[in-house]
Amino acid sequence: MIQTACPLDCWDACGITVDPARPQILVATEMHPMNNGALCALMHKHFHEASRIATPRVDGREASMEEALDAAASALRAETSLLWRGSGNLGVMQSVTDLLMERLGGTLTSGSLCDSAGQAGVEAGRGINRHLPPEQIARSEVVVVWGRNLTVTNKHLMPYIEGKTLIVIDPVRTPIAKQADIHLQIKPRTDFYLAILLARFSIMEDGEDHAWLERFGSEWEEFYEFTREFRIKAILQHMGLSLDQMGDMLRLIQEHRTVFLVGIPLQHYRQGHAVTWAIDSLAAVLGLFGREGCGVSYMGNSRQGFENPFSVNCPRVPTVTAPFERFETVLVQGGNPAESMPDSLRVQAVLDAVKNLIYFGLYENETSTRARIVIPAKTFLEKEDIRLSYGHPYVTPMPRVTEAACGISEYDFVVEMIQRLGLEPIESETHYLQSWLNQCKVQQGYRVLPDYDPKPYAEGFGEEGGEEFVFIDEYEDDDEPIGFRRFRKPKEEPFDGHYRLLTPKSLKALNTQFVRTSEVHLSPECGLNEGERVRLYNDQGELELTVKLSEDVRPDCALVYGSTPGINRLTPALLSEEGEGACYGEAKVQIERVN
Ligand SMILES: Nc1nc2c(c(=O)[nH]1)N[C@H]1C(S)=C(S)[C@@H](COP(=O)(O)OP(=O)(O)OC[C@H]3O[C@@H](n4cnc5c(=O)[nH]c(N)nc54)[C@H](O)[C@@H]3O)O[C@H]1N2
Ligand SMILES: Nc1nc2c(c(=O)[nH]1)N[C@H]1C(S)=C(S)[C@@H](COP(=O)(O)OP(=O)(O)OC[C@H]3O[C@@H](n4cnc5c(=O)[nH]c(N)nc54)[C@H](O)[C@@H]3O)O[C@H]1N2
Ligand code: SF4
Ligand SMILES: [Mo]
Repeated sequence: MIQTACPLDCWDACGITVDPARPQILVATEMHPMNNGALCALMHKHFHEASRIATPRVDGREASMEEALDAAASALRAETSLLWRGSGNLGVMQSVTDLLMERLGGTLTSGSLCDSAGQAGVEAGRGINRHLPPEQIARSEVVVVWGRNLTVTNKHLMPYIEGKTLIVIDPVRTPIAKQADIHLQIKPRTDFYLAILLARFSIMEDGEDHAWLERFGSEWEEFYEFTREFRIKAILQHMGLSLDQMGDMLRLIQEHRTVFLVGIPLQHYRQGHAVTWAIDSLAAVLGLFGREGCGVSYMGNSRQGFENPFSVNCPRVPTVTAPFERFETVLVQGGNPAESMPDSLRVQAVLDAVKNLIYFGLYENETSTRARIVIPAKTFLEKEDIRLSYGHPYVTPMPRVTEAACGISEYDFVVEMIQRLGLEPIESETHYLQSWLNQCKVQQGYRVLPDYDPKPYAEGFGEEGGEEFVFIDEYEDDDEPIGFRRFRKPKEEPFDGHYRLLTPKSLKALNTQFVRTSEVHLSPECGLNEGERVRLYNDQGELELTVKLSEDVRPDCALVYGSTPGINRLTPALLSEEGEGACYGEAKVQIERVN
């Protein structure tokens, strides 16, 4: 039996046990800390059923691997080349291709489609983003699930929150919201205000943690002044929440050991960093950092504390708005930018115009079909790797289990390119694997991050600890309704037929991989009928979908899974003000019947 880990882009990073004689049967590893008995259907079923690219292609014709690698090497001789890497596989060895780009004098990307705006907010307050270990979540009494869809995206955390008082903050009545003691069905894009008002009310009621604030957050009175800039009544009305709901939530989180589990879409906005920063500031007022059974869990930095052997100095362009048109050669690895980037009509047009588009991946998708050169990858069972995680601090080696019928590993791809281009060789694969593993700590028989801390921030903030928490002190939102701040007159904001577009994850798809449906979920109040064909449109583009009516969706929202083909025709190519993050949540759409 061989122990490995699931490579898919998922909070859980489950341990997997495989018998090399029967590699099609994958079982959850019993000894893995995140194991709760079963892998999910994404790994169990869809990974196996997905049809892989079996043959390399060059200029539309099937080619041998040698021919395809020759073609890729000659394309990489271009004056300008860009590597755009997605998150199809979260093994550390994906980043070995950075060494190739450094040797070529190529360009990499910065920021992310996923979490980087919120990450900037976390760093603004805490200095450094440390994981909240699941053991601390297990010791809490109150769990606030703040814009994370646990039963879909983070199933293996469910047993850790069993039996606890549950508060869910989500514009959708998700399955976990239905189980909650309190569900705040908040208007999207208003989490900043919710955090600020909760902090303000907490201090008004003397609910702040004085002892903690004296030691770790001495600027809290300035923060209180900042929260007082915001008007209570107008904002509550705008969020769609009542004073009573706020009071009920506040009593629970002030009086119990509380964790916040913060998800991704609440920071997919231009001011995304301010949202996580405000949530952290609320947690600081309550003294939730560094305390047993308390804390804030946002997407962690999976490489926290490691010295990265693949770290390079290359020029970078933003991942979210990558200007592909500036490069003669674009290498896409482990991703599907033609579909997953915002403003996908622009992206597809510029990708079509790139002279040499190289696609290095497992499956056919909207990017592979545009590529001049297609190089099949190996699956995680066919190569050596190591799995870190953004959801927990455990590190799992991923040894090779089977031989590949087709494809090439990322490490071998780099070696082949370096040989063909006469560049400076890199170290052996074992050298890199060991340099990651050697840095890990061991905790109860399991590898964890090098600077793993069972109770993060107990000794303060910053790289070394010992520093104070920094409270948020500004928020400049161009779209803030008039009347939210003091001394300005409130304005009513009636629904004007522009639906806020929500694009959460679906159970059967992993981003643009596996099963992709084409539906829009709308409140029955929308006046349309189940099964009707409608067109969603805005300045950006349009998309035809089938109506599904659902009481769980707010009447001012349109929910379309992020895996839906064409969804990003409707989302704007904006960069968040901090962190170079994507702003999918800024999209609004109008809806009309298709005749
Ligand atoms: N509208 C909207 N769009 C979104 C989001 C949203 O919330 N709303 N979310 C964003 C988020 S959070 C993310 S993370 C991105 C994800 O966007 P991408 O990173 O583009 O992810 P996928 O579309 O799943 O593409 C992954 C591809 O990786 C390839 N692959 C899998 N395993 C391997 C491997 O071992 N090696 C190599 N070389 N290739 C492999 C597969 O061929 C697969 O097609 O999408 C973003 N897009
Ligand atoms: N099955 C499955 N699992 C996945 C993925 C997948 O594609 N499929 N993708 C993986 C990836 S790449 C990521 S990044 C993670 C993401 O993990 P999550 O953050 O859990 O992902 P989402 O489903 O995008 O969104 C969570 C919830 O946020 C709500 N939401 C939307 N807008 C707002 C808002 O403005 N405020 C608040 N409070 N809530 C809002 C949505 O209604 C949704 O219920 O999941 C990972 N896991
Ligand atoms: S829950 Fe996530 S990590 Fe676990 S098997 Fe499914 S996709 Fe992989
Ligand atoms: Mo993501």
